[in-house]
Amino acid sequence: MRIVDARVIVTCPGRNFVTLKIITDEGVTGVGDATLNGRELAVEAYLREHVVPLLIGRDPARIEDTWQYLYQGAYWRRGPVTMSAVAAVDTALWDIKGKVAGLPVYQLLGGRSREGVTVYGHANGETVDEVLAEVARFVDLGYRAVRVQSGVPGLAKTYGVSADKMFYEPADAALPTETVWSTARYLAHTPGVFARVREEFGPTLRLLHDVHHRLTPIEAARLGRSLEPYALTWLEDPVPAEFQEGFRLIRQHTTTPIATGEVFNSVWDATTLIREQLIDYVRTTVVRAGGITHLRRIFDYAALHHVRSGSHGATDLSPVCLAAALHLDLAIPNFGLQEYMRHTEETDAVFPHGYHFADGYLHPAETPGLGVDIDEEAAARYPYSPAYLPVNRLEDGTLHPW
Ligand code: CS2
Ligand code: MG
Repeated sequence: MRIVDARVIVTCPGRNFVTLKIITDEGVTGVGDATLNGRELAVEAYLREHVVPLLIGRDPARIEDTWQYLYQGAYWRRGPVTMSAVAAVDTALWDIKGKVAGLPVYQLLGGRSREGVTVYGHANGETVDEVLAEVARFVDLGYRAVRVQSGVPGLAKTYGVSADKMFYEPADAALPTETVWSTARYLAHTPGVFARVREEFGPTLRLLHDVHHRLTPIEAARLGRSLEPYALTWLEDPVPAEFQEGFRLIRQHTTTPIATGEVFNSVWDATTLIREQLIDYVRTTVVRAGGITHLRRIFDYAALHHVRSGSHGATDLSPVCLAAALHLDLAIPNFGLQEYMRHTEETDAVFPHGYHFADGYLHPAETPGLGVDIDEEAAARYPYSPAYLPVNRLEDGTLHPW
């Protein structure tokens, strides 16, 4: 079997997605997600100009060799653009391999290690009462784990709090909007929110919170400690993670479990974090970390160090990425949790898929391959529309992580 064509499809059914579709001479096709929120066209061009020409004529069965060819062969390694492109190729090749074998991809990865993939949803509100109502809604829907984000008194807009509760979309404008941040207001307010949630929902519901890289290590240590009575499953992205050693300080001061990694592109972004057991969950996912092949490598390395997976699953990762993540989640021994932000009906229609939610779990499709596709005709009805993530400033105007 040979690869005869590969199409890069950009579509915006409510938000932008970049998808690679690989076509073989025997008519078997595979899909891979290449979406990089706010920088979509960079990956589209990288694939179209620099990757697709290298795929033509290759044997689609040689997944590892193709991965090494694109990673080592470029000479310029890593980075979000390169690794999203490599991920798309890798994912599509796993899809093809599954179809050729007549097996769902999780079977190729070693088979089922659990009955379903536990997911968490996003409860958020401007006020604590609104937060409580949203947590109740997710519990009613069957979720076993809920991420809790609250508005902060004195701040006009806070990360994770949105008007549309089911379909949160932060890339909200053709040029970046600006929000204002105060660490003091946030740290003063947040423990009280979790006190109320625990009071209302009892001790066993799994609760999570995303700091979105906004604190320093010592501030994160203080937050982690103040949240200890509320037994979070994880505190996410407490600090920007380029400086991995920074997490040592957090670890020395709190037993609140730490999760990070949604912006990581390779195992090399997390070696200190994992080797020194500075985190409990590594949150990178298929499209961000070079596909199933490399993500499996990260999770295996994590497994040796008591670190579990917690793959990113925001709406800016397409149903193709989610489907691929579910196969890996089902197979690995050290699965932790999978984020699940639902896609809109328009998006679901462009990406027909067989995974489904039941009882707090996601279940991948049992059909051969990944069990997801792109409807190219439907995709063509939604042209690319520029959209950026916001930027964030302190009250005095200093640029701060968003
Ligand atoms: C987030 C994301 O889901 C998460 O945990 O941190 O919403 C993130 O802000 C977006 O994926 C950015 O595109
Ligand atoms: Mg996050």
